[in-house]
Amino acid sequence: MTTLNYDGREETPNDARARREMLYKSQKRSGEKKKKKAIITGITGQDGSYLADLLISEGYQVIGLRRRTSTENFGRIEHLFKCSLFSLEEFEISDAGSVYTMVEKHKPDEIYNLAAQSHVKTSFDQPCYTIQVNTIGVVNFLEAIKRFSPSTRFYQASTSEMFGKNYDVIHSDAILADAKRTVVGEKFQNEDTSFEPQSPYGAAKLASHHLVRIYREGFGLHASCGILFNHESERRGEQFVTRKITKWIAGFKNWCESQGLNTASREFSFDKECINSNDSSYPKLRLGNIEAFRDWGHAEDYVNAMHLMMQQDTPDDYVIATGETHSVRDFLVNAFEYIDIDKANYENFFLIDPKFYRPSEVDYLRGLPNKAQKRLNWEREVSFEQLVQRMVEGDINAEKTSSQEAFSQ
Ligand code: NDP
Ligand code: GDR
Repeated sequence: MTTLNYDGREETPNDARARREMLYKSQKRSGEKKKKKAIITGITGQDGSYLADLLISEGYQVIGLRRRTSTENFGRIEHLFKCSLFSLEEFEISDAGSVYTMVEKHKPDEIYNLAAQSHVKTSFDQPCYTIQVNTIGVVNFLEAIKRFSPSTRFYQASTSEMFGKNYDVIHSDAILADAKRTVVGEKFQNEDTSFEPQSPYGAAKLASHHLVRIYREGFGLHASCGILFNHESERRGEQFVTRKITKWIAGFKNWCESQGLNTASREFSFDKECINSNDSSYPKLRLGNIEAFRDWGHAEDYVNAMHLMMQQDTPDDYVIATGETHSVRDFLVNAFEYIDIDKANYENFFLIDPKFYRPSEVDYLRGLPNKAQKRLNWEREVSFEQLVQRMVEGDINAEKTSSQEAFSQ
């Protein structure tokens, strides 16, 4: 038996089944083609690498943009090189032509702009460069999207550094009802807190924050800012204080083992700069202001929030934070405890070096992420204690692996 198909040709039931199967396969293929495409700038950094992992696991095609460097710095993304959904391209964010080319060429569904001169202290020494990258670079993207790809959604990496020395005080149960772990009288920052940046970095990011809002309101771009508080990880840059501490701990533990001692040994002697065993010495950890308070979370939780923001129908700005604050000293004490250096003893192992002080400091950060919890259904999963543990263990394991490799050569 034959029937007429849609274009008037005769076909048997088997022909019809084969035709439907072909159609289904081609729809599936075109469905796959329609999978989202995202550009991530700052791909070689901490957040860029975690975000790429997340988007690829969601089936995105990810184009990582990196700047040219004489020496490759692919440590955080090497594992992605074999993945067919990932590609890497070269650009320079402060060069408008370079940014325009990328946006016009790819017209992606989403752009996550994570590239930045991200070190606060460096921004005091290189303020113009910081503004070039952290502000002009953002305008380059906003203009490129406006001109070449107005339906592209844009994420901008704003920061708690924009609050600077400003905070609000919890004054009523209205906030308490929503926020966990809060008490009347405590200090916090949220989306309504006004900005008072304390560094060229904070000021440059604040200018970008406003520019994103202006392009959103003025030109209708789907552009959102995540006001992210400090987030760290095993992939954190080594010049940020948390990783500096955990790297030092791993190096110190390794040295102790080479001396046949454990880290809690009573056989050490201490001078101003060093920790000494019988025949060797190890330089103390050198830090700046350890009384500053930060709201520290894990970067993996925070890149989830970036992705959630881009999935909303309406673009908006969100504070992403844990709601808890700890001093650098707290972090230090917690980290030292993992190598059995206790509170009575830990001050022997580091020294304060004014070289690491900043011309002006941000003393207290604690974000309330109520809006993100409610609208994005976002929750952090990694606690402060787990963060410290993961970072210390990550560095100790890495140190072990690298010394085993050196030994086997
Ligand atoms: P990182 O310092 O780890 O990464 C920064 C990235 O930007 C690197 O890939 C770097 O490339 C790239 N970059 C720097 N300058 C340029 C340039 N001129 N052109 C192109 N790329 C450039 O930062 P994080 O991953 O920690 O942070 C990501 C973003 O989030 C940054 O914008 C940061 O300011 C912001 N932020 C971070 C927070 C945090 O606690 N981590 C909190 C709030 C905001 P290269 O590897 O070559 O140096
Ligand atoms: P921050 O992070 O400035 O908050 O910016 P960083 O880890 O550099 O400093 C945190 C606090 O520790 C104090 N500190 C030291 N800092 C460094 N780097 N090195 C030291 O030796 C040291 N000793 C004490 C600092 O003075 C500061 O108070 C980070 C970056 O990721 C930004 O890009 C991001 O926007 C903000 O977090 C939110």
